[in-house]
Amino acid sequence: MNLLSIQSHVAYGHVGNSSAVFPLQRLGVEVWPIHTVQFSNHTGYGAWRGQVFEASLIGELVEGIEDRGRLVACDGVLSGYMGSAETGAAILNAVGRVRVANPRADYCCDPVIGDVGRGVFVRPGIPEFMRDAAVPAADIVTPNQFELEFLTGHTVVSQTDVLAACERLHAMGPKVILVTSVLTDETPVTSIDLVASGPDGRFLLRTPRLDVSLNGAGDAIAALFFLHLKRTGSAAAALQAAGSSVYGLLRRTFEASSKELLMVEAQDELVQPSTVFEPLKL
Ligand code: PXL
Repeated sequence: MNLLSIQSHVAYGHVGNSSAVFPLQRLGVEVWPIHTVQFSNHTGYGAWRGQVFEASLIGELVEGIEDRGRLVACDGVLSGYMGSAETGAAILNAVGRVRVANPRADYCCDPVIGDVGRGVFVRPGIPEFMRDAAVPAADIVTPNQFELEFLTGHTVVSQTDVLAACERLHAMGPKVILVTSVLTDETPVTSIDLVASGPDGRFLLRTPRLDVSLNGAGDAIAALFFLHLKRTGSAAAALQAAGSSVYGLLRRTFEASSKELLMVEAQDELVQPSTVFEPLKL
């Protein structure tokens, strides 16, 4: 399997492509990473150095792959953090070119906008771009609860609200949805939920809640969910595999008190999660 992954890159730590590429490779995928930015570290540190790349670079690199006659072999596109709304437009253009070359290719959009603790952490214009352009173009989307609320304009308090918001999101286009970091009034205080919705139904995966504050877990889970969905065609199976692996990574990271995901040290969790959680059909 060949996947184009168009995301941010950091030299130090694990977010964006620095969180998505290795797990995909470890599971046997040939990844074609295109970096939208190259920063020293993720923006959650409050300070970083580096550059946002020109949006035109994305089209140029895709064109180079096309020149080699290899775009036909691209099985899907994964996008995440976008440096600017122009970058977003270039990504959708790339998706269009891939679909022309291979009509069976899927687009998985992780609509990175913000989260409950930090609020919106992307540049102005990006939240609206995600809602009005990227999500409607996507086959699969992987918002967290905060992003789900923004994209659908539907406040989430209960599990019923999550499902209602998912229905609205499906109506915008995507056939498969993974909602991460779900905390409803039905989630026990010591737990955190993932909800997936796809052709095989709607499912809940509940894992223990770890007291970790780090960035990049969402990028890894989007990549893993996309891969497992492509391999199995089942939202339930993808939810179980991706959720169990990322919980394992987070547990190892928490136990080591690391501020960055232990992506390399805990890589066995990608292949064989130490705890496998069972999805519940909703
Ligand atoms: O995890 C999302 C993300 C991706 N890329 C960069 C980031 C963040 C979140 O902080 O800073 C560069």
